Amino acid sequence: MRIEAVTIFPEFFDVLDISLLGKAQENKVIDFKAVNLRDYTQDKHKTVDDSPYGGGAGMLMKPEPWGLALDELLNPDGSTVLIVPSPAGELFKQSTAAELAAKEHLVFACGRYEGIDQRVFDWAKDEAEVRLLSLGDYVLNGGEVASLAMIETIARLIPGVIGNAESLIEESHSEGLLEYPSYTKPAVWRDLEVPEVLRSGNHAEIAKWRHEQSIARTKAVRPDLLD
Ligand code: JCZ
Repeated sequence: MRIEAVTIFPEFFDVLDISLLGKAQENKVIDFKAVNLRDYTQDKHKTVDDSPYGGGAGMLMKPEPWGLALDELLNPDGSTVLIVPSPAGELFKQSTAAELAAKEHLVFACGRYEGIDQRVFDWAKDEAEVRLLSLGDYVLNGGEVASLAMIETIARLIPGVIGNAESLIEESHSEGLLEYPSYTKPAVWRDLEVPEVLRSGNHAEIAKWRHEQSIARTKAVRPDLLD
């Protein structure tokens, strides 16, 4: 899969060079590039922002550099998915990630300031599949951190990216439920014992206990997931 992130802070994406995603890049499973929006400005100050029509606080990202960057990045056959992180977007879920993990080419448009001129998206709708996506109901300073979270979530679903394929299978079994509590050695730590059932060796009992724990936790903290 090819992924680009258009941003005025390409260094944010340096973290994708480490750990599992770094390996996936070395193995050519993922081809990631951070693209500097300022490289597509045409004035000597490399201006990317301007004041909003209609007034209001803050600055907006002007459309011209976005147009030139996307002209270069979007596949001419319309097959690119243009992902725009925004608190005004639809909620990004595991199911969204699964859908996007099957695509050939993703471009993340990382806004800053008060966002990007609406015409960029109105224009891009005829050139790509445009998805406004929100990580959740809170406000970040820009699209970079949201893009990183989405890239990591999508990439680990691509065959050959995650180290342990069993993790994905286990996750699909507990889909829609919160994770059960986990323990490692020592069996007793600061007077706290690992639950007996987990040391019993009875795999059917262990699976049953874990499932019950998942249900209880989900009921307690995320009942919305059970509806
Ligand atoms: C651009 N501020 C892009 C996305 N879920 C979520 N929260 N905040 C964002 C976000 C905030 C932004 C920009 C300027 C995304």
